[in-house]
Amino acid sequence: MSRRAVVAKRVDDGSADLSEIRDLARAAGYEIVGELTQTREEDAAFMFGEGKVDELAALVAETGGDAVVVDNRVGPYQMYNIGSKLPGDTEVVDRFTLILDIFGQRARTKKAQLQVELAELRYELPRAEAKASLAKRDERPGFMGLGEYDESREQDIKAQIARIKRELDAIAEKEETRRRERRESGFDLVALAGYTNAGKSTLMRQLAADLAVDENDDLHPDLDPTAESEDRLFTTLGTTTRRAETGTRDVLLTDTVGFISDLPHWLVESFKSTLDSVYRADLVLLVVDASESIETMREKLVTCHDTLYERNEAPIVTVLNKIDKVDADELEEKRRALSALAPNPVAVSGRTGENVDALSERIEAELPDWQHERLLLPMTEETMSLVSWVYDHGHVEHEEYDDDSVTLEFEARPAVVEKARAKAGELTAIESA
Ligand SMILES: Nc1nc2c(ncn2[C@@H]2O[C@H](COP(=O)(O)OP(=O)(O)OP(=O)(O)O)[C@@H](O)[C@H]2O)c(=O)[nH]1
Ligand SMILES: [Mg+2]
Repeated sequence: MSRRAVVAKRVDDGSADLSEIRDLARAAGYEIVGELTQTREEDAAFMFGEGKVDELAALVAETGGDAVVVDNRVGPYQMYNIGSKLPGDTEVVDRFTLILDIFGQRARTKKAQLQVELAELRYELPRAEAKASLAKRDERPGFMGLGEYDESREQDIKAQIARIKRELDAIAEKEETRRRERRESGFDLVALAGYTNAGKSTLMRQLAADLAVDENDDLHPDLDPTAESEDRLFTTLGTTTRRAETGTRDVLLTDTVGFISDLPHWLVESFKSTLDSVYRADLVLLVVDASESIETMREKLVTCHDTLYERNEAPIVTVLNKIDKVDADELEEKRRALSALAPNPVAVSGRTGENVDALSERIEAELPDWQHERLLLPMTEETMSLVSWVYDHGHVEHEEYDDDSVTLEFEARPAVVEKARAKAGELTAIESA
C-alpha cells in the first residue's frame, strides 16, 4: 500500500513550481493526493503563513494524507509547529529527508548504506543540539530528564559520525588504490555526471554496447553489466563501471548518482566517496537533458557546475542528450543560449544511439595526452616480461635488439610511463648487483 502525500511549497516571489518535488515524492513511493503553494516571505514560526498551515491541515484531513512533503528547508521548530496543527500522526517531510528516504530505499551496497546513515546523522545532529540546549535552558522540572537524554543523544550521534567517517575513509582509500591500479594498467577513467534523470545510465549502455570489445571481460571484479534506466529520479545510487573502447585508448566508463539542486553541503559531503569516481576521473561527461526548457537546462547546468566546481580535477565535455525529442532549430537555439555554461557540446540520443560515434571520438580527443618514452633496457631474464607489459599497457612504436640491450620506444599514459621507468630501473639494478 503506497503512502499518500500532500506536497507543499513556499516561494518568496513568483510562482512555485512543484514538478520536481512531485517527482521526488513519487520516487520515494508516495502517491500524491493534494498540492498547495504559497508566495510570501518566510514565517519564522511556521515557514508558511499560519493561515496557510490551517489550510494544509484541512487538505490533509480531506484527502486522507499520511504525510506532508514540503519543498523548503524547514527548521526544527517550524517542523514541530507545522506538525502540531496537522491531524493525528501526519508526518512532515522536507526536501532533504525525502531525498534521504529515497537514498535509504535504494542503498544496496555497504558503502551506500554507510553514506545514507552518515547523512541521516548529520541531519539529526543540529536538531539534537537544539533540543538539548532548549531543555537545558528550560527551568521547568518536567523538562530536566529530556535535557539529559538529549545531551547523551548528541554525544552518541557525534561518536557514530566519527565511526562511519572512518569506515568510509577506508573504503575511499581502497577505491583510490583501485583507480591508480587501473590507470597503471593503461585505462583512462571516464565518468558520467549530470542531473538526476538526464540519461546517464542510458548513455552508459550505448557507449558500452557500441564500444566494448569483450562484453564479458571480467578483468575487474566490480564491472557490472547492467546500468538500470528508468524515468524516475535517482534510479542510480551506487557506481557502475564498464569497459568501452574509443579507438586507441582503453576506457573504463563509470556511471553514478545524479546531482540535484538545493542540497545542503553536508548531504553532498556524505556522498563524497561515490562522487570521487567523478571528481577523480580523467574526463567527465556532463550529461544534460536537452528536451527540457532552456531555463530548466540552465538551472540544472548551474547545479552540476556547482557540485563539480570545488573538487573536480578533470576536463568536462557537455553532452546534450535526448535529441530525439528536439528538432534541429530548437537544438541550435538551446546550444546558442547555453554556450557559456555548455561550451562546444556534443549532441546525442542515448535512446536511439544517434551521434554516439561522435561522442566516442570526442572522448578520445579530450583525454589527457599520452607521453612518449624511449627506454634502453639491459638484456636480462626479466627484460622480455617488461617489454610485453609495455605492449599491454601502451603503444609500442619501435623495438630494437642488440646483443646485450633492447631499445623500446612507446607512447602511454603518464602513470604507465612512470611505472615502466621504475621497472626498467629495477632491471638495471638487478644486472649491476
Ligand atoms: N527520449 C529519450 N529518452 C531518454 C534518452 N536517454 C534517456 N532517456 C530516458 O530518460 C529517463 C532517465 O534515464 P536514465 O538513463 O535512467 O537517467 P540517469 O541520468 O541515469 O538517471 P538517475 O540514475 O535517476 O540519476 C529514462 O526514462 C530513459 O529512458 C534519450 O536519448 N531520449
Ligand atoms: Mg542512472
